[in-house]
Amino acid sequence: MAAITLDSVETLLVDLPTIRAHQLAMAVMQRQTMVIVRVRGSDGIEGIGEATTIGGLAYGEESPEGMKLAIDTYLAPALIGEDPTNINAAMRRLDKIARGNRCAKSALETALLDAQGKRLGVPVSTLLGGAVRSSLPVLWTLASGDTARDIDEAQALLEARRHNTFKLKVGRRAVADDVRHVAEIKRALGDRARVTVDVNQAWNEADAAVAIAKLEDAGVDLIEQPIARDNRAGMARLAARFVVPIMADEAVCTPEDALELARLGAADVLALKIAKSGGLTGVARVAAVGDAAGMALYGGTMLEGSVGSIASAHAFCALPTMAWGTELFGPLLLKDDIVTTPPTFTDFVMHVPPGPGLGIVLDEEKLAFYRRKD
Ligand code: MUC
Ligand code: MG
Repeated sequence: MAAITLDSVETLLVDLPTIRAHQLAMAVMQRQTMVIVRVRGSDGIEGIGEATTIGGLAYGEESPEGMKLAIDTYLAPALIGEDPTNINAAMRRLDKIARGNRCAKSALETALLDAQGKRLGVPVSTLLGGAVRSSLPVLWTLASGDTARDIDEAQALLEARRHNTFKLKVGRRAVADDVRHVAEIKRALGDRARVTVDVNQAWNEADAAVAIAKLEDAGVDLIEQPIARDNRAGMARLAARFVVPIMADEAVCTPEDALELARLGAADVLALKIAKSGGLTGVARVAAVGDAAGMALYGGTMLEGSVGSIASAHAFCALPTMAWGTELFGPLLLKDDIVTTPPTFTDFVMHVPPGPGLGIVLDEEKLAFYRRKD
């Protein structure tokens, strides 16, 4: 049999509207932009992947437009003509020719894994060593910007048994207003729901100390990235000072980041994201460091659509520990989808498709409609 080579890599920018404005400390999202990648081998097998970030350049160093350019100009040419079945070799080649660019690399690794899963007739999680769970708890983020509306949203989702943990986005308003907002929501939901907050680096250490003390009293379960990602010493002081766990998000991308956070005692929990870690195998390496250091793990999202969320789900299903569940609700935040069978969410969990590869198929009509034309 002739050796298989990678014949083509196609990238598309896709813009999907959100169901409501999603307000984060650094951006208000009315839509999500994803880079959809399609790879095709000489055996005719195709794989798909997604690279996504939040708020253009507001969250990380890569923008969707920049990811497309990096893939088209640098990353894809390094893979074309090479063996698409050896994913470790492909990723090593990418790491040699391009520093960083982890969101873009994640989309390519996802697409190679999807194709290889289809080739072998097994799910991506099997390629990663095997799933140890087939469903994942998924929380919902309350981020309408309005306390009463957030409470109504949470009550309805609890009632529908879709989510029983809610993450509140804070950091846009004055600290006292944020604390009041969170405490009011926690009071309304009581013991029926867990409440976490994500500050997206917006507070300084002194504000964080005041706010976390009050949030702890209000019954909040987890504090995500309260201060600047580079202020690891400050995170260590907060982690030592409070009982409520401190989670690193923006502060942890690579295994080296995880190691340094562990060394400093700067986080109790790590938010894992395939996009931050350069793909599914990269996220497993970060998780291994977290595990070894006794840090708890959480399955994070870059608010990906169905392709990226399901790719993340395959990676998270294969991890030995996942103490804090996940936030893979991205497809539910979007008004429409570009896959024929979006993932299902019932009884507070996401069900991971069992089919080969990612287990999903692109909806060509929707893709043609939502793809950026210029
Ligand atoms: C983040 O920083 O965690 C994840 C959920 C959400 O609402 O925003 C993201 C980004
Ligand atoms: Mg976060």
